[in-house]
Amino acid sequence: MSEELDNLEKQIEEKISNTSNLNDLNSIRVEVFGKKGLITNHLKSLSTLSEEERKEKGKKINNIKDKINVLLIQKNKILNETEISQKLQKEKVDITLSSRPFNQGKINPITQTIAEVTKIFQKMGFETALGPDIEDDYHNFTALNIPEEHPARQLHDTFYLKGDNKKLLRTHTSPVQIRTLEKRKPPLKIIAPGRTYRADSDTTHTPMFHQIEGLFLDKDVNMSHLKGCIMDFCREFFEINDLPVRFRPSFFPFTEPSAEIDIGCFKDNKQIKIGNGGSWLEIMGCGMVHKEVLNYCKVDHKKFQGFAFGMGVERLAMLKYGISDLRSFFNSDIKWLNNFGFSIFENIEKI
Ligand code: 2NM
Repeated sequence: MSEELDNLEKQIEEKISNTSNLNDLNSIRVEVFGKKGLITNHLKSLSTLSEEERKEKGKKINNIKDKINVLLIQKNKILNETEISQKLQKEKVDITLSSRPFNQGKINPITQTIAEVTKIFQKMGFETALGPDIEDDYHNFTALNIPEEHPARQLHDTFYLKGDNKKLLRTHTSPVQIRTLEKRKPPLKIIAPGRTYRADSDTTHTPMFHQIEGLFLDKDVNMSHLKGCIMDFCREFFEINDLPVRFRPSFFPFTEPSAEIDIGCFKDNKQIKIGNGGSWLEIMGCGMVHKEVLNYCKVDHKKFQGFAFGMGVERLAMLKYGISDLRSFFNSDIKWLNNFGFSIFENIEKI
């Protein structure tokens, strides 16, 4: 009897010692102490014995029970610790490795182009000015000498907001120049980049697009300053030192005289390339600020004159980066963005 219990004890101890995972250890615990467990059965059999035998065997079994319990607790602790250290080993991070930046995001070519243009004008002394997308009739039209009957004012071109106060989405960034002149006196040298809106939507027009306009007001500013400034800009932006730049007479209500600016181009494999090639491509408008505009802004046109210019950002980006479809700027197609998008600070030190 006693020998049988000694053997059982040895057998269980051996099992515990040979286990290498927590699941198996738990199975052993059930096998020993469960409802029909090895030790449980022996405890149950005590009731069939005489009092003498029961006392002796009971003591022995309880003794074994305590020993095995201690072994189970110890082994459980050991296995828990190895499991944690194995997990730590597996998930170890080598913090001494060089960094691998997460570079999924790309800068849209519109943002890139605005940053490039801004940088060039910044070097010429222009400050960036910003204004609201929602404008009023006065700042978007009246102060810019755009008369009531001008087609741009009519419903089909301008997005008007609900309500009777004639609020609208700005159709150009020129109201920024007007608002800046209400706050500051000339001399002034600013560019205004931003979103503009026109009720026009087809393959070459999107209802929202971007413009960059510039304004330089000072004493004795004339058309030659305008020509030099724009010529320098075009050559630096397109990175072509001998790029032909031409000024062609035109009309805008807010400038007099007005001109459109063409740059040299040529066809290469059915694609338009910028450079010295005999053909011309219109890229922006400009002129000397109209004296009526200066009057609205309470600037004495006998003391201060200036030039202004405006360009479309999408068009500049398409020409410089060979993007053929205007709508692709606004589709948020990740494949397109990976192809035409820019990494942070590409070509520019600071946005
Ligand atoms: C253009 C063409 C010519 C222009 C004028 C002004 C302001 F507010 F100073 F009068 N800002 N921008 C201007 C002049 C814009 O875009 C084609």
